[in-house]
Amino acid sequence: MKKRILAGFALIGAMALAATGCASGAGGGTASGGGGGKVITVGFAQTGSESGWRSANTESMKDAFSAKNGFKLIFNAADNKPENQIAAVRSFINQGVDAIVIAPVVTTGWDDVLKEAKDAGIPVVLEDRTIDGSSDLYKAWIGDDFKKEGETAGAWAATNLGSKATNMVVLEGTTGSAPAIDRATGFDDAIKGTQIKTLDSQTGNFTRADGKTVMEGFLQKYGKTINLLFAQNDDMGLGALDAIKAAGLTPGKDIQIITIDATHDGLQAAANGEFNYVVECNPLLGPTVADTVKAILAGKDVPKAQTATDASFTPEQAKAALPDRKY
Ligand code: GZL
Repeated sequence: MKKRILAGFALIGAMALAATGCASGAGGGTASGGGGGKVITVGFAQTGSESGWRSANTESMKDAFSAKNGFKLIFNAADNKPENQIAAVRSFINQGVDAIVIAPVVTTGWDDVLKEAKDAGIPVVLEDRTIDGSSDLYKAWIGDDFKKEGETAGAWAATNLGSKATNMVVLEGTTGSAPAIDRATGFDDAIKGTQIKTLDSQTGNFTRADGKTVMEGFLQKYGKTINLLFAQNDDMGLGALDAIKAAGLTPGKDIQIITIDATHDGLQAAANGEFNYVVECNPLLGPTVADTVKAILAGKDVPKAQTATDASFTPEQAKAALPDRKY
């Protein structure tokens, strides 16, 4: 697979504090006002509504691309079907929008439609996930460092479980999506040389329902030999909890669980002792995306890549963080 080009990461100083939404830059702050200028029409091709993280991201984007901020938003959720997303982008082009924002379901298949947008003189900004192929097909990407999230999750596993024989099962995100690919790479790099062995790894499509179903299959196949579950998002981990409890096992003890996202429900599961470690993936990207679109349309230079700063949580840290969480 062609290497995805992120052209380096341009970190904006105050990009931390994602979840409290009080910082400027990717992951916080509020989009600048409409400024009384021409209304900017933006087509936004969202993946769908597969998880709590996605709901928070959609809310952040709709708040940022609001009329009070000078936008007219044309929103499309693709039900996680890449073909629906491509069709939505073509529709935006045909409608002659001023700019297009995409959260790409998968990394492949984007060259043709992005060339059409470029030929139509419509700038494209990626938010959340990245794509394969040439970075001259989009103006900017705003999101999170998925590989680093995987490395952070894997480092916890290596430190806490790596020195003893540990059997792991993995619930992967959407097949072919940047977070599924990069989180796996980061996690696997971090556990190299440890005694953590992967028994099985299957996609749960980032959903609770599929996370539960796949975990039921793992339990039927491997039973009590499973020591660790790495779920690439909270929702699949939350679905897996039901399967683990139905099998008469105690999550967080009989099977330790690591997840990524740090949604409210994920942190609650950690605070309850059911998740052992949760890595954040900030969904509050709307303000930075909106400001970036405005800058591009004003003819200003923008960073090719802007990433949010992600924290991580043990059960104690999750308890402390919950009262102030914005998502
Ligand atoms: C990550 C995002 C992923 C989340 C899932 O930035 O693309 O998709 O981890 C969501 O919860 O469905």
